[in-house]
Amino acid sequence: MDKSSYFQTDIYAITCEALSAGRNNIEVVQQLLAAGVKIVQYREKEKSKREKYEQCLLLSKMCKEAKALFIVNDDVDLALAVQADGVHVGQGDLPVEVVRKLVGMEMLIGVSASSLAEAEAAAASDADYLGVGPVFGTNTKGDAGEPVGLDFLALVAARSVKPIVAIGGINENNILAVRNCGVPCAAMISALVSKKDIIGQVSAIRKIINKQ
Ligand code: TZP
Ligand code: MG
Repeated sequence: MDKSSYFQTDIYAITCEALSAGRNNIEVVQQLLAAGVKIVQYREKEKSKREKYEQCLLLSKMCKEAKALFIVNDDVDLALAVQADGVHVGQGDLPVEVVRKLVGMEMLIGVSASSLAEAEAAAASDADYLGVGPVFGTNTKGDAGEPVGLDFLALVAARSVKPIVAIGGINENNILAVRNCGVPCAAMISALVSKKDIIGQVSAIRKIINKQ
């Protein structure tokens, strides 16, 4: 399958156990997969590498069974160790060309971009998709920086030949505005994992999208 078609999907779910209303990442991803989410990123800033490895091993298997992509944030070694489908790196992580050498040609690489310069560099790199944001204000990532806004998102989307995933403060109230920028794929953390009824939340978001 053409790698870019993976990002035609509507929801890119990202884990964060601390925001998961007392549930662990495994329980949360079970719900996300049951809801039919097709991309799951493991992002966990508060656990040891061993603990992350144990969770990722199981999550990778669960995602494979559900035919969903499993992407690991930050840790290239962890992505390789659990045979993830992809790895997502930020501007402070290993450079994309180094990641590509480490993971080979198959694995998807995502890179975060929050300025035009970063988006252009990502476009010229070996990355398969760009995570663009924070689109809106968010409390989930302390160092996310100022929101880039919808106009910027639309500009990057119009210029980019690579798929874009929008991120940062996206929820049921603003996802249509994001999609109207020409970005069908929205990454969400708190709007999904903090909800008591994750399956209900995914279906509510999809109802909003499908009414458009
Ligand atoms: N990168 C930019 S904003 C962000 C990340 C990881 C946090 C997104 O979390 P939320 O809860 O969907 O705003
Ligand atoms: Mg990172």
